[in-house]
Amino acid sequence: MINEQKPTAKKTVFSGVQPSGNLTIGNYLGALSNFTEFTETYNCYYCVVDQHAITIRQVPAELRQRTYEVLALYIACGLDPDKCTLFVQSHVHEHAELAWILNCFTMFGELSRMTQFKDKSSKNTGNVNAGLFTYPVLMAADILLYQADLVPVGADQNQHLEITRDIAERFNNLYSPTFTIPDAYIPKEGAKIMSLADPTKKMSKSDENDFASVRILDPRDGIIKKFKRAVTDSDTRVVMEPGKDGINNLITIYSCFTGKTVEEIEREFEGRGYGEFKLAVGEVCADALAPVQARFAELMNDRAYLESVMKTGAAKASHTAARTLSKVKRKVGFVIL
Ligand code: AQP
Repeated sequence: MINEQKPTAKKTVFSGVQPSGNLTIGNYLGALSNFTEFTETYNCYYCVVDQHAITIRQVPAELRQRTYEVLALYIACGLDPDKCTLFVQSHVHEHAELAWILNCFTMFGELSRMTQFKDKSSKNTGNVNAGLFTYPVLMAADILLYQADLVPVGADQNQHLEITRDIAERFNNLYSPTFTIPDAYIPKEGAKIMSLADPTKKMSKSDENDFASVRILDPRDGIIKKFKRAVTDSDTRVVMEPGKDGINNLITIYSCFTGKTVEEIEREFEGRGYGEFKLAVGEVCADALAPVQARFAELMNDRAYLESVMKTGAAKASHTAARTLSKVKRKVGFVIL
């Protein structure tokens, strides 16, 4: 797709994380830990998507606090605000504006097929709001505003990427090339970390069972305790096999944090049993997260710095977003003064 908007040949990356709970190692391994690798070679936009978070009822003070926290975690995980654009979604009004326009190019039927909507509406039966239903359209607006080529996400977001592509293609075909068609970047390892309490379910930051999710900010002893309690089967062999969901998940997590292959891990733990393995997974996870936690604590003591990053990021993001939105408004026939 021809992209008339890009001044340079540098491609663009966009991704976001919702401040809808304390971030888990699923968010870390599936998304955050992969963000830095793009910053040298791509124009990167990483957003704290607070507008998505209110599709589920949030306590206002907690949402505000977590918005700072997610931004601090971006930086603590290695993102340099001078090398990429870090910003908060609600600071750039073009997201909501483009989402409205794209709503008019998105079919009720296609939104009805979204598995995340089905999951979240069944968990929140008292609040199945229209925002939860049109969530993927706002996500499409997030991505398309920046003419993103690549969107690093966990596997659960793949369906939303597909609908983004469909909406963009529909718009481009109706008018003329306007949006870059983005590709998902889904990591080979860690794209779907499963719950420690029920390894057939994805690990989620909003899971109410505290033993289901390991949080990036959990203390070392808490992390180790959660892995010790992880649900596994009645076998004792540390091998990756169909049907051993719990142990398969732990092998994946161990592999992500150590860089070891499954074969190397199976050899390392041959004859040693689940207890020893669970402790080792907890230790490598806690070791890997310790520097992130230390940097996070420093950053959270400096709100003025975090706010300056937010302001600079919003100004940079708005500049690009405004250009795309203005083009879209002209194409659909709005009067531009
Ligand atoms: N379990 C997971 N394994 C790998 N990647 C994951 N992601 C989420 N869970 C896992 C990825 O993290 C990024 C940010 O997610 P999000 O904030 O957009 O919301 P989500 O996908 O709905 O994640 P959660 O943790 O399940 O949040 P809640 O509980 O609020 O719905 C995305 O790239 C996602 O793929």
